[in-house]
Amino acid sequence: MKENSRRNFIQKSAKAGMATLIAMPSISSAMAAVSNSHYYPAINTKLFATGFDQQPLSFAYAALEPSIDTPTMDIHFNKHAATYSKNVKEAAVAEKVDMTKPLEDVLSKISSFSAKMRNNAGGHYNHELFWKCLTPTNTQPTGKLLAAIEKDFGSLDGLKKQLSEVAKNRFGSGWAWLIYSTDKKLILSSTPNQDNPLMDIAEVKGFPLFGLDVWEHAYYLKYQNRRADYIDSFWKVLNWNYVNERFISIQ
Ligand code: MN3
Repeated sequence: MKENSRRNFIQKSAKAGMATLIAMPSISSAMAAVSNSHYYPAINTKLFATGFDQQPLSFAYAALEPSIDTPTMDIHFNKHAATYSKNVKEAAVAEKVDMTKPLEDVLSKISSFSAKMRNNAGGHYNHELFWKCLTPTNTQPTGKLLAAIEKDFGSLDGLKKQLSEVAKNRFGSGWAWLIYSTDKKLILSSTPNQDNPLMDIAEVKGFPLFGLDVWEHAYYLKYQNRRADYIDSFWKVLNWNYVNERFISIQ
């Protein structure tokens, strides 16, 4: 390369470098714009980020009797849910996921991971959320959440009726969800298996305010085939205080 061409080359490269540098902020803003319209970054990660380890239950296995029976709580928590946590950590090691970051990061791009990751990252997230959404104390939606429920479902009873239908009609194993959509509405959805509304593959995406587990393992010991009775009982132990906190956090 002659000196002139080299200088031109360096100048061109420098210009290209400058162009890259100049372009970077606009790329970043474009990404930020995408992120802002996306469901996940709106989450208050300090309050609601999910780790890979199973967190302890905040109540005793017997605390939700008679709505959810003791053996079901014990087996559901210590066998089913614990296994999802164990398996998601195995998958994270195999697929080089940084486990110091929230599990929500994985969920938002779950299509780029294995089936083992999809099933267990979903299973772990869904159960960690589920336990927090349960309480032996009688709670009710209040304030902005109640207002939003009344706006989007007519009444609290309207929401309960519609979500119960969604949960009853989930064929096979899966979940029913109350989610806050990207266009700021409360909507219902249902996912098969251990999928959830934070996943990029979900048909209906949004921030889950609560989820109802309708896998048979969640109710079969007490309710056998009577899923509808289990769903009716779920409303008695739903932790509306926690749902309210989640809702407020994304306003
Ligand atoms: Mn379950």
